[in-house]
Amino acid sequence: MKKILAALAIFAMLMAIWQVPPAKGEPIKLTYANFPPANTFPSVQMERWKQEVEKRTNGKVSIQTFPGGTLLDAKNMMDGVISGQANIGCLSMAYQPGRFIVTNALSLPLNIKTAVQGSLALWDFYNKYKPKEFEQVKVLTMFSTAPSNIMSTIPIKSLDDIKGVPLRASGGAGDILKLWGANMVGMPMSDTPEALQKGVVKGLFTSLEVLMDFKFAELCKYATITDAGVYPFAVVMNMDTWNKLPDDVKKVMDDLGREQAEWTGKYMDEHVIKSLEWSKKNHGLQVITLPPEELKKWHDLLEPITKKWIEDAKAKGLPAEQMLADLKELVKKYAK
Ligand code: 3IO
Repeated sequence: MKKILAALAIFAMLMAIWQVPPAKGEPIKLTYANFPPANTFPSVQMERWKQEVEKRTNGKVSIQTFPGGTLLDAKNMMDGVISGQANIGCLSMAYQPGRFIVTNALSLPLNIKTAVQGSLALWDFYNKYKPKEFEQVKVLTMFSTAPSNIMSTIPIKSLDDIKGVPLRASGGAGDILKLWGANMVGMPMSDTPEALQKGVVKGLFTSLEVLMDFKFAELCKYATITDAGVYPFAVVMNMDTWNKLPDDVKKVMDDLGREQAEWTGKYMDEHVIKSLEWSKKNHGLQVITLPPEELKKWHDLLEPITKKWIEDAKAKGLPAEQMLADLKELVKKYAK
């Protein structure tokens, strides 16, 4: 029995890696892995992309989506796509900050105000530099969250209030929390509901649509508006999968890259507004805005982050200052 099971498992893996060319008239079948639940924005944009590709290729391509970490989980996304466990995967770059050093520059304190702005700046920045970190895959699109804010079970109104409070974040957003004196607890979003439920953390730092989509407003009755730091995402395809696609399908996907970035940004920006309304109405969320002089103190503390990024990027032989100047220019270009 065990041997049969092992043989079946190996067979299934081989089938996944070794793409069988479809018979005439059969659609090309692709798998698309995602880590968070189906109702959250990374999975919503995945369904939209699937629908558009299926429509625009007239059914030549059929995409099977796997939200909620059912095919690959948050931290295995990039390697899982490279090794062919999934044809396509959606990843949050914050979960492997050292791996995506160039594009994670988007998570520096750049004063990005909206997800549309962040997403388009990221897409152009990626295409300008085509960094090594994505060389092994085909990048289908990129996008970012809206700016991060603190959602917490206790009110946070000052730097004294945040001191030592266990708050969940990841990557660049985590670096920001640390400089504000929080006890930063790093983990992917997919592990956060349990950590909040168990009281391991007293809140989190990310875009505000999660108050509604994960029902965090049930526990987090307070949102402190900091509007600092976004989370950059990438959707990547296995390189062999890409190379085997017919040219007309490749064109459909290439043409969708920027459009998908903007679509996702818009969806996110609108969803943040809905989430705040929902959380106030259904859970009495209190939104805390800091006085301008207090907020300035918070933002001034973030200076070392950019310096550190420049050092790290230089150490890798990257033209760090030029990259950052270009990124800032793009962020300005896409400011409303
Ligand atoms: C995110 C990740 C998964 C589902 C919803 C989300 N909203 C914001 C993020 C950003 C992120 O990757 C994170 O870990 O906060």
